[in-house]
Amino acid sequence: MPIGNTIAAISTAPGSAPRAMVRISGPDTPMITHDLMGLGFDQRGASIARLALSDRHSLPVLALRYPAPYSYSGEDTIELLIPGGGPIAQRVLDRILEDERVSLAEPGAFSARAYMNGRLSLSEAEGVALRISALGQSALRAADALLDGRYGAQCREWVDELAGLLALVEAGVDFSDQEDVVPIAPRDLRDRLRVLEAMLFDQAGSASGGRADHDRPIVVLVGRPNAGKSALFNALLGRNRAVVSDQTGTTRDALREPLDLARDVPGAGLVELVDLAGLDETSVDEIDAQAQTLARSIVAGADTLLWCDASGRFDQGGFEIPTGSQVIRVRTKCDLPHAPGIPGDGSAGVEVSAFDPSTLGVLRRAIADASCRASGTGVGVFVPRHRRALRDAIRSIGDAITGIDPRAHALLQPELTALCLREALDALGELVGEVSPDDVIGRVFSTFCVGK
Ligand SMILES: Nc1nc2c(ncn2[C@@H]2O[C@H](COP(=O)(O)OP(=O)(O)OP(=O)(O)O)[C@@H](O)[C@H]2O)c(=O)[nH]1
Ligand SMILES: [Mg+2]
Repeated sequence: MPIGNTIAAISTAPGSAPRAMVRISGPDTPMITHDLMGLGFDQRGASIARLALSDRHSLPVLALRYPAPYSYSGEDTIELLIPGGGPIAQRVLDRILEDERVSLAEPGAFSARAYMNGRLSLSEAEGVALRISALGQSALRAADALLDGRYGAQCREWVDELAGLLALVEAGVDFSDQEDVVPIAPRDLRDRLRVLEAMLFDQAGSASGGRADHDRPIVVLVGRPNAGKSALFNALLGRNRAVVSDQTGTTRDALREPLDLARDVPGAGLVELVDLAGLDETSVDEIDAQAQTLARSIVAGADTLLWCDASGRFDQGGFEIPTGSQVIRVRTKCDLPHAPGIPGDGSAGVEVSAFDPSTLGVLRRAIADASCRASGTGVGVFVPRHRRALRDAIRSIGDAITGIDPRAHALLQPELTALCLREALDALGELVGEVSPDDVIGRVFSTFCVGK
């Protein structure tokens, strides 16, 4: 996306309207303003002027001048308010583009310049894109959080913490030949990474709150191996989609299927139901470890978690339930006798049996309620780039944690840990817009409309 030349575009929506706006931005704006309307450009202000469309026709316009850097793009900018809607604005734009110093602005070009000139951070620019396309209140709130920079400040704190930890790990690599120099103890490193991971989990959870309205809420079956997740997945879908067996660790890949809740809850729509590997910290082999990493990253991005536990104890030891998601406790296998000491009155969660479809209605209604709440309360951010970056960071931090033995005196593979942390830092860095490669920037702004 070239910058430095002068660009112009219609900035209002197409169609009929009492007024339309054409915007010109770039270094030649003062000269063009002078040539077209005989106006000076020495100070900020509004003037009524006449713009010559041809030798015989001219049009009254309200010209708003914004000398650099006091404009949206940070460049010399003029906004022309024109009486009439799209067709007349197009004639004005055609007239302006006859000047070879001016080219037609690409989508998002004004906001891209605002970013390049330090007027907007990347996150704030995405807030603009989001606001333009915001379909609902939750999406608007998410856009506001981006625009006022709250989210950027939070991301910067995470980046600082991670950069600090990386520096300590790298210092350990440098001193690896001196046994008594341990810049950070493995246990401390693991604990601080876990805190960071939990915060990112939370963010990824709330990030789905502002999801575009056409995306389905993601409902994830989570729990220990053998909790009965896959059997419940099949029962909810009404067909045998997942393999069910009494061996632990049956499911490894994530299975996703649309689930229609309208039958039980009029007005409720489709959700995306996901079945995963059971969460277990003691992975025995490489495939297990991969399944765990995959499962954790999907749990992090879920809108609603169905926490499945056949015992009804819902003992969390060993795995994290992100606090940002809606959680429904589901006591599975309720056709089996209750374990002693567990209340049999339903207070230990929604009781279901995969073998008895009549038990599933309550759960379906609970899912519909939770999905509705999840999409109404999100204050996070949801542009796809953010979700991707958060998930990448969570995955890399998870990899780093897996490689740390908290009982060891020093890190066993400091280079590998540093590599994982650097990857996580790169992913988070994209969020604050500091280490963003050009193509990332191009992708962000190309989602804008022309004139923004
Ligand atoms: N009695 C009874 N058994 C069930 C029920 N649901 C599942 N089971 C049994 O419990 C065992 C484990 O079921 P799965 O659905 O494969 O469990 P899972 O949580 O998906 O297990 P992983 O994929 O290994 O994490 C199987 O033998 C099922 O037949 C249920 O509602 N009632
Ligand atoms: Mg399973």
